[in-house]
Amino acid sequence: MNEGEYDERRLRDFVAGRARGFSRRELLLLTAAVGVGAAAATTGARPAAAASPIVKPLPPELFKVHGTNAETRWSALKGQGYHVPIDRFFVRNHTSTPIIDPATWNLEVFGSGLRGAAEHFTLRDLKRLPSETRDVAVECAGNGRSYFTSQQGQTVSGTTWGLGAVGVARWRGVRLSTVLRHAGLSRDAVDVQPSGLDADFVSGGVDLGPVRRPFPLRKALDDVLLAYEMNGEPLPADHGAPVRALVPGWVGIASIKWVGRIEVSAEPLFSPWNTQFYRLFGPEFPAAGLPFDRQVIKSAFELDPGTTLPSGVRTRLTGRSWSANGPIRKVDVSTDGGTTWRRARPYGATPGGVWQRWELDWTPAAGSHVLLARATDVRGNTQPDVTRHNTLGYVFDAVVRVPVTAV
Ligand SMILES: Nc1nc2c(c(=O)[nH]1)N[C@H]1C(S)=C(S)[C@@H](COP(=O)(O)O)O[C@H]1N2
Ligand SMILES: [Mo]
Repeated sequence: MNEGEYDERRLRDFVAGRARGFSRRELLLLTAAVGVGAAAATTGARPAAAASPIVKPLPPELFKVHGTNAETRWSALKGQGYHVPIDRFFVRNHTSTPIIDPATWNLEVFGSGLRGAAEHFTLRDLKRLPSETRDVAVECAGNGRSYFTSQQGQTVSGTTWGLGAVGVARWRGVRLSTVLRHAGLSRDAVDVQPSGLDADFVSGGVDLGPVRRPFPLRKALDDVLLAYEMNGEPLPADHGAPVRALVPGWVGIASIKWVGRIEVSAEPLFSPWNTQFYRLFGPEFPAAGLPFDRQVIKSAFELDPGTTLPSGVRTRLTGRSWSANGPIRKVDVSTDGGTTWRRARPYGATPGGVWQRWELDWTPAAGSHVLLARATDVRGNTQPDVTRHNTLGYVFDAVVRVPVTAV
């Protein structure tokens, strides 16, 4: 499928005002309303929110907390297996983790892209459908954002993630295609949009409604999963219980948590999460912003920047590299700020081919050092030295410079 073409077509729809759900006109009105402090509308009954934005414990050795979000410390992945355990998987919440009763939860599938009326599914209904288990990465589009500033000297807005807004887990659920077929897809359906049961997102005093983001029907029928299990356990509250979407290869925002409704539309769908946010803005991009969906290629060492290592002793550097465009072919590592490079040794199976673990032995001399890792995937995509600046700080893929000290 050609996602670039889809994005281009939707950008034209959007600029021409051919939009359902969230139009350019609405966006302009919204932007105008921010100044006068428009009152936030409230919609429907919502499940209770937990007292803290995140339910699970966030010990400082595993997480760095950023407001309602928690980033995995890369040092916490050292010695772990292929999958990121639930106790250290990053959390990105626009508001707060809602507590939803799985016994009364139900999913509504509705819209002009169905042959008939809306269909409802309980959790039990979903579990009776054929299940599928798959390894999928969830990665925030803003993962690595802080490096635009610290490494490229650029101003960006949004959560100042290091590289820990990514995780790979084993998910089990039902294919979205199975659910859509049960709901009665019409031949006119073009776009699909799940929305969350967490609180409406309010930005600049304006209620933008539930967190939601559309994708094309073709993607929905290809590999999107509605998951109710994570690493063999019932989906935890913070990761979308009872059911979340997983949209492989796409930016994390597409993988809507706490799914309550799925709209299937015969017309193009838009939401603030693909018009106002999750577009590339800046001097190098079109005025309406450049839409994008897919993640990029990155590498991370399994240590915290600034860490101290024993000098004169052989240490095993370990890390992981991943690309949304294919398995990793090679990873080159430098321990001297980029002057010389050595090929890292890949290890471990890569079920699903989502990320590759690697290692390299190194005996540091006393003093300060800068580590770098550059991955290349099987399609020849490689990490550049510099990522093109965009004001919202998305899809940072440049090689990251990691300072360490040996004493
Ligand atoms: N309903 C809902 N879904 C959501 C979000 C949210 O705030 N609400 N955050 C999105 C974003 S931006 C990301 S990166 C991923 C994070 O998934 P995780 O918290 O399970 O790691 O969930 C996505 N799905
Ligand atoms: Mo995200």
